[in-house]
Amino acid sequence: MAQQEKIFVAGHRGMVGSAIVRRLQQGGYAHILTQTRQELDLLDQRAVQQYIAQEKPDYLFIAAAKVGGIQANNVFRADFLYQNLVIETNLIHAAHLAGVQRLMFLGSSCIYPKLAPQPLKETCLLTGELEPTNEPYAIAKIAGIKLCEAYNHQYGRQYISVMPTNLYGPNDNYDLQTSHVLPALIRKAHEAKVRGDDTLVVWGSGTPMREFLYADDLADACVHLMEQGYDGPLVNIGTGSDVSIRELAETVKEVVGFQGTLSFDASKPDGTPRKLMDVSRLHALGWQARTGLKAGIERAYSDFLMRTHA
Ligand code: GFB
Repeated sequence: MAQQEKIFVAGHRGMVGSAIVRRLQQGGYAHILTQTRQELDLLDQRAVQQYIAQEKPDYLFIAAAKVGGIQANNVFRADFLYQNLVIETNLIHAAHLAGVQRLMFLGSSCIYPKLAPQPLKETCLLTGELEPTNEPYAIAKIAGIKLCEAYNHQYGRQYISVMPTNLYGPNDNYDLQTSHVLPALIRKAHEAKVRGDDTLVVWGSGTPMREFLYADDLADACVHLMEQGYDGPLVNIGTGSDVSIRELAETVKEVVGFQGTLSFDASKPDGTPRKLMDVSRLHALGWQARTGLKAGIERAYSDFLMRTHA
């Protein structure tokens, strides 16, 4: 990627897209294209084709998606399947029609089978049944990977797919019904501290294991792969280590300064028991995560405070 080339970041208002834009700006990239939802509706095939044909970006990052935590995935199943399929097919096909040669598609660790051997290797894709709570989202993301592979195979494109682990960081979603666990716990711990509550309610049993990557680390990994001109098979992006939800809640408590106890709500789903990424392919490509979990939660908490007190 050269600094004067045109780079379109789809989904720049979200946590991942905004981190990619920050990282590109830091890297001196001067020609970054972005579009708000009002300017370009990614569900509108004709509008997407017109925009990409007109701008002809040299590179495209697909960070636009309908995302959410375990509850949102489980409840809004049609929205997650439909919107993600349409956004990715519109963007990938429009990029191909306009002659865009390089594209990065971002997926998720939930594409791997629920009970796949840990840590999850890229080669375990499609070797078993998916976790039911996020099957629609996972199916859409698997279709995106396969679409990239098919355009590469049939038309010689260089459309790469990366699979980030669970993410958190600036511009996260703090809505308790639709968010992921980490922003939810930050908000719950903060509000419990302010109200002087005795307990903080954690969904599920607290035993599932999850790996957490800071959004700016993810963006750095994505730009690293594009700068290298990587055009091989899909790559996991993670830290290589995980914690239980109980341990995560303890760390959030400590960072936020909530002194009460944890209670566990068994009526809420646990989801997949563990999804630790095998990051050996990524390490071999010369990239490793930098932000430790506690330091990342401290930064995310500052971001939460800034947003809620703005
Ligand atoms: O982050 P999360 O919503 O998504 O939940 P997944 C992770 C674990 O944290 C689950 C527990 O076991 C939850 O039950 N948890 C505890 C909580 N307290 C809370 C809380 O207050 N809010 C939330 N949200 N969870 C998603 C997938 O799965 O991960 C998506 O549904 C996507 O498709 C994303 O892949 C990265 O890790 O279970």
